[in-house]
Amino acid sequence: MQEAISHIRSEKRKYILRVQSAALKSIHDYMYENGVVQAMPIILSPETDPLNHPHFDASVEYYGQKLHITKSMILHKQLSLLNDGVDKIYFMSPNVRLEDGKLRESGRHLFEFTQVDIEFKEKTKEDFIKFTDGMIAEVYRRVLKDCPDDLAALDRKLAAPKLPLKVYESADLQRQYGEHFEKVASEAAKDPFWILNYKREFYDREDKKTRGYYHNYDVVWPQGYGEALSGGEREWEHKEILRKMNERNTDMKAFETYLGVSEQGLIPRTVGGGLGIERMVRFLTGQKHIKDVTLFPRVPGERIAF
Ligand code: ASN
Repeated sequence: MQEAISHIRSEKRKYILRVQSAALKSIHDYMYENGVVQAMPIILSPETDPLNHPHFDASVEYYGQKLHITKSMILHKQLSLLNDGVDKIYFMSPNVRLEDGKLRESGRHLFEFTQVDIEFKEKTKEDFIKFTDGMIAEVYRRVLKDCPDDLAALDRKLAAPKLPLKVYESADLQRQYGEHFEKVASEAAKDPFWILNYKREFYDREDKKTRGYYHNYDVVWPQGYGEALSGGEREWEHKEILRKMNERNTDMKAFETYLGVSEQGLIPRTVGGGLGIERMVRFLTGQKHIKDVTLFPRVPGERIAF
């Protein structure tokens, strides 16, 4: 308990929180100015992101219905754009991912975190890249303008990145840097950058002609801070969704409602991504471990005090 109290009372707390507030304000302003509307997040739902990597179940039963704690709002982002009058949306979405305790050492995993989850209708990955470049530039601009004293107190030097941010193909980086290319490229970079094409969840659009090329991406923070955002263009055709769920051994029963919507041909063509807030603040403030930017750390495998 003493440790948790000293963590909250850490001398750097106020500097970190001020940088976080400035960064969040810049994101909300940028969304507002670009006509992206904010909707409120949901925490419990019968269907959530399948998250095709190892994690423990986090669900509750309520009046005979199994409800999952949100791993990401990807499915809800797509459904929210079913409305003809809503084309661009974002959520400040808390996610719970009960991942392996081994990830404790990574310095960038929390089992509870928040992402700015964004989705646009009838737009392409090029549109999303341009929009996100602008958002990241705004975050730097606001933090550099409003928080020079906080950055100095944290001994953090930040310099605005050159736009457009560089874009790389994952295959090229893999050839250059090997298996852990994202990590190595992050360590080598001065500015954030994009990596295209990762084999991921069923909802990220796979090219129909080439099969194996995914129209998705990550944004990576430089100086070894690693992944900032992930997202992509989405599948919208029922048969493609089914094919990819099959390929991943997805329990289709668990996605009954979503599949019911896609069967009616109603899933809109969208593109989007989610930017991790705590990871962004860790980078901006130059903290070694992501837990240092949270008041109440949720480190994989560790006991929670508060
Ligand atoms: N937010 C991510 C996306 O938009 C999904 C995720 O977090 N798994 O693709």
